[in-house]
Amino acid sequence: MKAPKSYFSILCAGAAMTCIAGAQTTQSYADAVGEIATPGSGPHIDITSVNVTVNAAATDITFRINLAGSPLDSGQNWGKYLVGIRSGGNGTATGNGWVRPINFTPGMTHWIGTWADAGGDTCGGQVWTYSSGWSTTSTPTVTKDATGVIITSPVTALGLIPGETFAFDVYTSGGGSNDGAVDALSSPTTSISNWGDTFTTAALGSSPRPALKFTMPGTLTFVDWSADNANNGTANEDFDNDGVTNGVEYFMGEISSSFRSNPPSGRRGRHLAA
Ligand SMILES: [Ca+2]
Ligand SMILES: [Ca+2]
Ligand SMILES: [Ca+2]
Repeated sequence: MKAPKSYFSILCAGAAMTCIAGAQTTQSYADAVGEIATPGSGPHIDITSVNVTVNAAATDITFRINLAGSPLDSGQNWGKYLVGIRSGGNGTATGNGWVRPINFTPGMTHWIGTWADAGGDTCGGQVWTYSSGWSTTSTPTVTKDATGVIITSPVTALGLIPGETFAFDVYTSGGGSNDGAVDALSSPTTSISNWGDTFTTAALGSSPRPALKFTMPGTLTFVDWSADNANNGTANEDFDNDGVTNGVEYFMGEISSSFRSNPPSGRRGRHLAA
């Protein structure tokens, strides 16, 4: 099937108009409570839920990690709060920016490592980016209150673009360099039993412990879609030779698959290779 040029132009015009709307976007993800099992851990590293929010201007993304115990309390001020993300590129399925025993099967491209440590109010963090190796690339804003830790980063520091669906997981840990994922948002059951045990987040839709996903507000442009799915091919080309042009696949939200006659009406997702 080949789309007439005029048809594709009309589709793109419609998609562009949806970019104009702007409103804060929030999604909440629940976790179990009381499932952590490492000796000496506390409720301040037991995730109860995570709220992911993109502000109305779509410039910043916030991960609010809600906890079973206050990270302000004496003796509960040493937690590490970590986010693994796959945005765009290939990433790595093994390891992370802090070399903790945590693997991310979808392929981790960005790692946010933060601490909410001593002194009651001392917080900080790092954004790491993977490109054949890990390097620190940005500094997130990190604060804490009686119910959780709040991490905010520019979306650009995480490579996130309008309309992109990305995979992620949130972990808590301790101060030891080999401490693992004491709690993981992806796991409603005990994630690790010993501090140094390895934890692995599975692919989206896989099991057990599949990665979570979030879709950025806005519309994925054809250029970005083509970069991820069609080797930067034009709308009239057919990258995967399935008889459906790149332009029609983009509009239908196709990921290198056969034509779907009943496409979703919502946003189309950036390719998330398993
Ligand atoms: Ca939990
Ligand atoms: Ca959990
Ligand atoms: Ca095709």
